[in-house]
Amino acid sequence: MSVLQFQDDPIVAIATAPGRGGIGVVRVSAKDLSSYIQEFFGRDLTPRHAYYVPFNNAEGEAIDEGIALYFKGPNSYTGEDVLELQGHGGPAVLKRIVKRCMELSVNEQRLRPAEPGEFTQRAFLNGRLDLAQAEAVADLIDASSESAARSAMASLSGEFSKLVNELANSIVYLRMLVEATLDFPEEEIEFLEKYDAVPQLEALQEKLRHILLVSEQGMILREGVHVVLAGQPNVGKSSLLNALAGDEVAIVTPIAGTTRDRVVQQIHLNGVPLHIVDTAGLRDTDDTVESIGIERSWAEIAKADVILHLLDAAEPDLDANQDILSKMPPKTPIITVFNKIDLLDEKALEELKTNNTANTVFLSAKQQIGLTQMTELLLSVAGLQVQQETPWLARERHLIALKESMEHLNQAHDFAQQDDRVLDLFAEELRLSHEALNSITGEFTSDDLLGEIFSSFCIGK
Ligand SMILES: Nc1nc2c(ncn2[C@@H]2O[C@H](COP(=O)(O)OP(=O)(O)OP(=O)(O)O)[C@@H](O)[C@H]2O)c(=O)[nH]1
Ligand SMILES: [Mg+2]
Repeated sequence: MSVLQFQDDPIVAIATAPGRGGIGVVRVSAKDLSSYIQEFFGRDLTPRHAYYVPFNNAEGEAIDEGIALYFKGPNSYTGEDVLELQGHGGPAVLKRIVKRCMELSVNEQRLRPAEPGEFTQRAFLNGRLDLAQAEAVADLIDASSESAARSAMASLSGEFSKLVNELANSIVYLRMLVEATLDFPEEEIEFLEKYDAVPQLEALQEKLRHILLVSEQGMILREGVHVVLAGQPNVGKSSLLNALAGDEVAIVTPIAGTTRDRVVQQIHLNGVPLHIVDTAGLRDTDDTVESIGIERSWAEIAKADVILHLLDAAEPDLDANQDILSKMPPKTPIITVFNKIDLLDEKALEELKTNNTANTVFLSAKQQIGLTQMTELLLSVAGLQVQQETPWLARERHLIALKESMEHLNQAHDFAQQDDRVLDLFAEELRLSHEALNSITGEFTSDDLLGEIFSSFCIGK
C-alpha cells in the first residue's frame, strides 16, 4: 500500500525509538486538530506553549501525565497541525496513549496509525522540505559515525539542495535565451556567440563536476566501502583483519586453510564506514569444505569496492599470484599488500620496494607496521579525498541524477561545437539536464519513487 494514497487524513504514531526511556513522544498530525484537542483535554491549547497535563482515557482515568505541545499548521514539522505528547518512555504507556488518540472522533473521523515516513512525507508534500532534505532526515537518524551525521545535517539544512537549485536556475536561464531565439530563426546563427552560450555552458559543466565530486564523497560516507582481503592461504589475511579491527575477530593459525567461512567486520576509518571481509585462502584443493569456502571468496571478490591482495613478502609465490590476479574483476581497484615484512632484512625490503611501486604497500600485520600507510592508500583508492568542506550525504539516486544531468550538458556542448549548429537539439539537451537535476529535490518525481523513498523510513518519522 503506497503512503501516497492517503494524503491528509489524521495520523498518529510513537515517534521515539522502541524500548524504555525517560521520555517517549507520541506525534499526531492532521489538517485541523482543534476539535481532537478539545475532545482529549476538554480545552484548547495555545500553539507553541508547553502544557503539563494528565493524559486521560475516555473514562477519565489517567494513563500518564506529561507535556502536550501544539503546533498550528503551517508552522509545524509536517506543515499541518501537529500535536506532540511527551509521556514516560515505556512501550505499554505509549501504546495506551496512541490507543486513546485513536478513540477520539471528530465528525466520525478518527486518527489512524501513520505509515512509515508519513510525517516526513507530509512535510515534503506541504513544501516544508524538499526531497533531498527529506532523505537526509532518514540518513541523519541512521548515521553510524560522526562524519556521516555531520554530512546528513549538511543535506538536511539544504546545502546540497541549494547548490542543485542554483545550478538548475542557471540552466533555466540559458534555456530561456535559447528558446526565445528558437522563435526567431533568423537570429539562430548568432545566438551562441551573442550570449556567450558556450562559455556559460562550460561554467555550468564545471559547477556540476564539483557537485558530483562532493556527492561521491558523501555517498562513500553513507554507504561505506566494501573491502575484501584476498590471497593465498597463510599470507596473513585474518591477521590483517584482526589488526584493523583491534580485536581477535578471525582465527589465526600457521595452518594453511584456516579460514573457511568469510568473516565480516565493520570498522570506521577517519569516519568512513568500512565493511572488511576476510576470506578463505585461494588455492587448488580437494577438500570439500575448503573449496566451498574458496567459492565464497570469489563471490566476495566480485562484490568488492576495493580488493586488498595479500602476498607473503618473505616468500611470494609469483606464478600463483599472477594467476589469482588474472581472475580478479578487471574494473575493481586492487591494492597489493606485501605482508610479513618483519621477516625481511633491510636490504631485501628495499629490493622488494624498488620492484613494486604503484598501489602497493608493505606491512606487518603481526607487528602492526605500515598499517597507517595502508589505510591512507585504501581511502584514496576508494575515492575519498581529504578536503576541507564537509560533503553532504548523497544517495545513489542523487549520483545517477547528477551524472545524467552531466551527460546532457556534455551533449549540449557537443551540439554547440558542430558546424551546422542545431539549436533545437541544444535546447532539448538543456531541458533534459534540467529535468534530471530537478528529480533530486523532487520537483518532478514519480509517485512510485516517492513511495519507495518514504516507505524505507521507520514509523513515526
Ligand atoms: N612474521 C609474521 N607472521 C605473520 C604476519 N601476519 C601473519 N603471520 C602469521 O602467518 C600465519 C597465517 O596467518 P593468517 O592470518 O591465519 O593467514 P590467512 O591468510 O588468514 O590464512 P588462511 O586463513 O589459511 O587463508 C600465522 O601463523 C600468523 O601468525 C606478519 O606480519 N609477520
Ligand atoms: Mg585466514
